[in-house]
Amino acid sequence: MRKVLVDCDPGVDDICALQFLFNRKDVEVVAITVVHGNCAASIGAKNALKLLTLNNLQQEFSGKIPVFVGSDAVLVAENQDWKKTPFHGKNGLCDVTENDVEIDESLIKPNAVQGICDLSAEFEGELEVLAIGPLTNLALAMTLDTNVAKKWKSLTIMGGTSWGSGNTTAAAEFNFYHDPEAAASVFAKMPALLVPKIVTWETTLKGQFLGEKINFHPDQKTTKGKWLWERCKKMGIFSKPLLPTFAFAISPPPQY
Ligand SMILES: [Ca+2]
Repeated sequence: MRKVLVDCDPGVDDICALQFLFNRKDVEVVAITVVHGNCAASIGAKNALKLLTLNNLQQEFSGKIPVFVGSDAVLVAENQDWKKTPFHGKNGLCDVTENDVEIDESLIKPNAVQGICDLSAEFEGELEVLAIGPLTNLALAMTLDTNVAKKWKSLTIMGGTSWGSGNTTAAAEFNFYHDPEAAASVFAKMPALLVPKIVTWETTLKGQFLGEKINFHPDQKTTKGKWLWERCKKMGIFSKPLLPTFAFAISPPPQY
Protein backbone atom coordinates (compact mmCIF):
# COMPACT_ATOMS: atom_id res chain seq x y z
CA MET A 1 0.00 0.00 0.00
CA ARG A 2 1.49 3.34 -1.02
CA LYS A 3 1.49 5.91 1.76
CA VAL A 4 0.70 9.35 0.38
CA LEU A 5 0.66 12.73 2.09
CA VAL A 6 -1.31 15.27 0.06
CA ASP A 7 -0.45 18.94 0.47
CA CYS A 8 -3.23 20.84 -1.25
CA ASP A 9 -5.53 23.87 -1.46
CA PRO A 10 -9.02 22.46 -1.94
CA GLY A 11 -10.42 23.86 -4.36
CA VAL A 12 -12.84 21.75 -6.42
CA ASP A 13 -10.06 20.16 -8.50
CA ASP A 14 -8.11 19.17 -5.39
CA ILE A 15 -11.30 17.76 -3.86
CA CYS A 16 -11.59 15.61 -6.99
CA ALA A 17 -7.96 14.52 -6.69
CA LEU A 18 -8.51 13.57 -3.04
CA GLN A 19 -11.65 11.61 -3.83
CA PHE A 20 -9.85 9.85 -6.62
CA LEU A 21 -7.05 8.88 -4.24
CA PHE A 22 -9.62 7.63 -1.69
CA ASN A 23 -11.08 5.44 -4.45
CA ARG A 24 -7.72 3.83 -5.20
CA LYS A 25 -7.09 0.50 -3.58
CA ASP A 26 -3.30 0.85 -3.73
CA VAL A 27 -3.12 4.21 -1.90
CA GLU A 28 -3.39 5.07 1.78
CA VAL A 29 -3.67 8.81 2.31
CA VAL A 30 -1.86 9.28 5.61
CA ALA A 31 -2.67 12.98 5.95
CA ILE A 32 -4.02 16.02 4.17
CA THR A 33 -2.07 19.20 4.83
CA VAL A 34 -3.71 22.36 3.60
CA VAL A 35 -2.06 25.48 2.28
CA HIS A 36 -3.44 28.80 1.04
CA GLY A 37 -4.08 29.00 -2.69
CA ASN A 38 -7.47 28.51 -4.26
CA CYS A 39 -8.86 29.74 -0.95
CA ALA A 40 -7.60 30.48 2.56
CA ALA A 41 -6.01 27.47 4.26
CA SER A 42 -8.67 27.49 6.98
CA ILE A 43 -11.41 27.25 4.35
CA GLY A 44 -9.54 24.59 2.36
CA ALA A 45 -9.13 22.53 5.54
CA LYS A 46 -12.89 22.65 6.12
CA ASN A 47 -13.48 21.55 2.52
CA ALA A 48 -11.11 18.61 2.96
CA LEU A 49 -12.85 17.65 6.20
CA LYS A 50 -16.23 17.82 4.47
CA LEU A 51 -15.02 15.31 1.89
CA LEU A 52 -13.54 13.08 4.60
CA THR A 53 -16.81 13.24 6.51
CA LEU A 54 -18.75 12.22 3.39
CA ASN A 55 -16.34 9.28 3.06
CA ASN A 56 -16.46 8.44 6.80
CA LEU A 57 -12.70 8.88 6.87
CA GLN A 58 -12.48 11.67 9.41
CA GLN A 59 -10.42 11.29 12.55
CA GLU A 60 -13.00 9.67 14.78
CA PHE A 61 -13.50 6.68 12.48
CA SER A 62 -11.23 3.79 11.60
CA GLY A 63 -9.24 4.47 8.48
CA LYS A 64 -9.00 8.00 9.78
CA ILE A 65 -7.13 10.65 7.85
CA PRO A 66 -5.96 13.74 9.73
CA VAL A 67 -6.39 17.19 8.23
CA PHE A 68 -3.84 19.82 9.17
CA VAL A 69 -4.28 23.51 8.44
CA GLY A 70 -1.10 25.16 7.23
CA SER A 71 0.29 28.41 6.04
CA ASP A 72 -2.03 31.22 5.04
CA ALA A 73 0.70 33.57 3.89
CA VAL A 74 3.33 33.42 1.18
CA LEU A 75 6.97 33.33 2.21
CA VAL A 76 8.06 36.81 1.23
CA ALA A 77 5.67 39.42 -0.13
CA GLU A 78 1.90 39.13 0.00
CA ASN A 79 0.39 38.70 -3.42
CA GLN A 80 -3.15 40.02 -3.33
CA ASP A 81 -3.95 39.61 -7.02
CA TRP A 82 -5.42 36.14 -6.69
CA LYS A 83 -7.83 37.19 -3.96
CA LYS A 84 -9.64 39.60 -6.26
CA THR A 85 -11.11 36.90 -8.45
CA PRO A 86 -11.05 33.59 -6.61
CA PHE A 87 -11.40 31.01 -9.35
CA HIS A 88 -13.11 28.52 -7.04
CA GLY A 89 -15.35 31.08 -5.34
CA LYS A 90 -15.05 32.47 -1.84
CA ASN A 91 -15.65 29.09 -0.21
CA GLY A 92 -13.28 27.25 -2.56
CA LEU A 93 -16.18 25.18 -3.84
CA CYS A 94 -17.58 27.58 -6.42
CA ASP A 95 -19.80 29.05 -3.68
CA VAL A 96 -22.12 26.05 -3.93
CA THR A 97 -23.71 25.41 -0.54
CA GLU A 98 -26.50 22.98 -1.46
CA ASN A 99 -26.53 19.70 0.47
CA ASP A 100 -23.63 20.93 2.53
CA VAL A 101 -22.25 18.61 5.16
CA GLU A 102 -21.88 19.17 8.88
CA ILE A 103 -18.32 18.89 10.09
CA ASP A 104 -16.67 18.87 13.47
CA GLU A 105 -14.12 21.63 12.98
CA SER A 106 -12.32 20.63 16.19
CA LEU A 107 -10.95 17.67 14.19
CA ILE A 108 -8.81 20.03 12.10
CA LYS A 109 -5.29 19.92 13.49
CA PRO A 110 -3.10 23.03 13.65
CA ASN A 111 0.40 23.40 12.20
CA ALA A 112 0.57 21.45 8.97
CA VAL A 113 4.30 22.19 8.75
CA GLN A 114 5.01 20.33 11.99
CA GLY A 115 2.60 17.64 10.83
CA ILE A 116 4.60 17.11 7.64
CA CYS A 117 7.81 16.82 9.66
CA ASP A 118 6.28 14.40 12.18
CA LEU A 119 4.69 12.15 9.54
CA SER A 120 7.90 12.15 7.49
CA ALA A 121 9.70 10.76 10.54
CA GLU A 122 6.94 8.27 11.28
CA PHE A 123 6.88 6.93 7.72
CA GLU A 124 10.53 7.49 6.84
CA GLY A 125 11.47 5.91 3.53
CA GLU A 126 7.81 5.16 2.69
CA LEU A 127 6.10 8.52 2.45
CA GLU A 128 5.15 9.79 -1.00
CA VAL A 129 4.43 13.51 -0.99
CA LEU A 130 1.98 14.91 -3.49
CA ALA A 131 1.98 18.71 -3.61
CA ILE A 132 -0.89 20.16 -5.59
CA GLY A 133 -1.05 23.66 -4.20
CA PRO A 134 1.46 26.48 -3.68
CA LEU A 135 4.62 25.13 -2.05
CA THR A 136 4.63 27.25 1.12
CA ASN A 137 4.00 24.37 3.56
CA LEU A 138 6.73 22.26 1.97
CA ALA A 139 9.20 25.13 1.94
CA LEU A 140 8.57 25.78 5.63
CA ALA A 141 8.83 22.07 6.50
CA MET A 142 12.13 21.83 4.63
CA THR A 143 13.37 24.82 6.63
CA LEU A 144 12.12 23.56 9.99
CA ASP A 145 13.66 20.13 9.46
CA THR A 146 16.49 20.31 6.95
CA ASN A 147 16.44 16.50 6.64
CA VAL A 148 12.71 16.15 6.10
CA ALA A 149 12.85 15.60 2.33
CA LYS A 150 15.51 12.92 2.74
CA LYS A 151 12.85 10.86 4.50
CA TRP A 152 10.47 10.92 1.53
CA LYS A 153 10.22 8.05 -0.89
CA SER A 154 9.01 10.38 -3.63
CA LEU A 155 7.86 13.91 -4.28
CA THR A 156 5.39 14.87 -6.98
CA ILE A 157 4.70 18.54 -7.57
CA MET A 158 2.04 20.06 -9.76
CA GLY A 159 3.43 23.41 -10.74
CA GLY A 160 5.26 25.55 -13.20
CA THR A 161 5.35 25.34 -16.95
CA SER A 162 7.43 23.44 -19.47
CA TRP A 163 7.46 26.04 -22.20
CA GLY A 164 6.18 29.18 -20.48
CA SER A 165 2.52 28.64 -21.24
CA GLY A 166 0.74 29.69 -18.06
CA ASN A 167 -2.76 29.53 -16.67
CA THR A 168 -2.61 32.56 -14.37
CA THR A 169 -0.62 35.01 -16.42
CA ALA A 170 0.47 34.39 -19.99
CA ALA A 171 3.64 32.76 -18.72
CA ALA A 172 2.96 31.68 -15.13
CA GLU A 173 1.22 28.68 -13.64
CA PHE A 174 -0.92 29.29 -10.55
CA ASN A 175 0.87 27.23 -7.88
CA PHE A 176 4.32 28.62 -8.61
CA TYR A 177 3.03 32.11 -9.37
CA HIS A 178 1.15 32.21 -6.09
CA ASP A 179 4.30 31.68 -3.99
CA PRO A 180 7.35 31.75 -6.27
CA GLU A 181 9.82 32.10 -3.39
CA ALA A 182 8.40 28.94 -1.79
CA ALA A 183 8.90 27.05 -5.06
CA ALA A 184 12.45 28.39 -5.33
CA SER A 185 13.16 27.42 -1.73
CA VAL A 186 11.87 23.87 -2.20
CA PHE A 187 14.08 23.33 -5.24
CA ALA A 188 17.08 24.97 -3.56
CA LYS A 189 16.74 22.61 -0.59
CA MET A 190 16.03 19.47 -2.61
CA PRO A 191 18.24 16.57 -1.49
CA ALA A 192 20.54 15.32 -4.23
CA LEU A 193 19.01 11.86 -4.20
CA LEU A 194 15.39 12.98 -4.36
CA VAL A 195 14.38 13.62 -7.94
CA PRO A 196 10.96 15.25 -7.85
CA LYS A 197 8.38 14.53 -10.48
CA ILE A 198 7.23 17.91 -11.76
CA VAL A 199 3.89 17.94 -13.48
CA THR A 200 3.73 21.24 -15.30
CA TRP A 201 0.63 22.98 -16.55
CA GLU A 202 1.20 21.88 -20.14
CA THR A 203 1.65 18.29 -18.95
CA THR A 204 -1.57 18.33 -16.98
CA LEU A 205 -3.42 19.55 -20.04
CA LYS A 206 -1.99 16.70 -22.08
CA GLY A 207 -3.00 14.24 -19.37
CA GLN A 208 -6.72 14.98 -19.47
CA PHE A 209 -9.13 12.28 -18.45
CA LEU A 210 -12.80 11.82 -18.95
CA GLY A 211 -14.55 11.00 -15.68
CA GLU A 212 -16.04 7.77 -16.97
CA LYS A 213 -12.68 6.61 -18.31
CA ILE A 214 -11.13 6.69 -14.86
CA ASN A 215 -14.09 5.40 -12.92
CA PHE A 216 -14.80 8.81 -11.46
CA HIS A 217 -18.39 9.65 -12.03
CA PRO A 218 -20.19 10.43 -8.78
CA ASP A 219 -23.34 8.42 -8.17
CA GLN A 220 -25.84 11.22 -7.68
CA LYS A 221 -28.13 8.95 -5.70
CA THR A 222 -25.74 9.08 -2.77
CA THR A 223 -25.17 12.07 -0.49
CA LYS A 224 -21.48 12.10 -1.33
CA GLY A 225 -22.09 11.79 -5.06
CA LYS A 226 -24.63 14.59 -5.05
CA TRP A 227 -22.30 16.84 -3.08
CA LEU A 228 -19.41 16.20 -5.46
CA TRP A 229 -21.54 16.45 -8.55
CA GLU A 230 -23.06 19.83 -7.69
CA ARG A 231 -19.67 21.39 -7.02
CA CYS A 232 -17.93 19.89 -10.03
CA LYS A 233 -20.83 20.79 -12.28
CA LYS A 234 -20.67 24.44 -11.20
CA MET A 235 -17.01 24.47 -12.15
CA GLY A 236 -17.73 22.73 -15.43
CA ILE A 237 -15.54 19.74 -14.65
CA PHE A 238 -18.04 17.29 -16.12
CA SER A 239 -18.86 19.36 -19.16
CA LYS A 240 -15.42 19.01 -20.68
CA PRO A 241 -12.70 16.41 -20.60
CA LEU A 242 -10.56 18.56 -18.40
CA LEU A 243 -9.54 16.94 -15.18
CA PRO A 244 -5.94 18.05 -15.09
CA THR A 245 -5.50 17.31 -11.41
CA PHE A 246 -5.80 13.62 -12.13
CA ALA A 247 -2.80 13.71 -14.41
CA PHE A 248 -0.59 13.58 -11.39
CA ALA A 249 -2.98 12.25 -8.80
CA ILE A 250 -3.02 8.91 -10.58
CA SER A 251 0.65 8.78 -11.40
CA PRO A 252 1.62 6.07 -12.03
CA PRO A 253 -1.73 5.13 -13.56
CA PRO A 254 -3.81 2.58 -11.68
CA GLN A 255 -4.66 -0.68 -13.41
CA TYR A 256 -8.32 -0.30 -14.26
CA1 LIG B 1 -4.54 22.80 -6.16
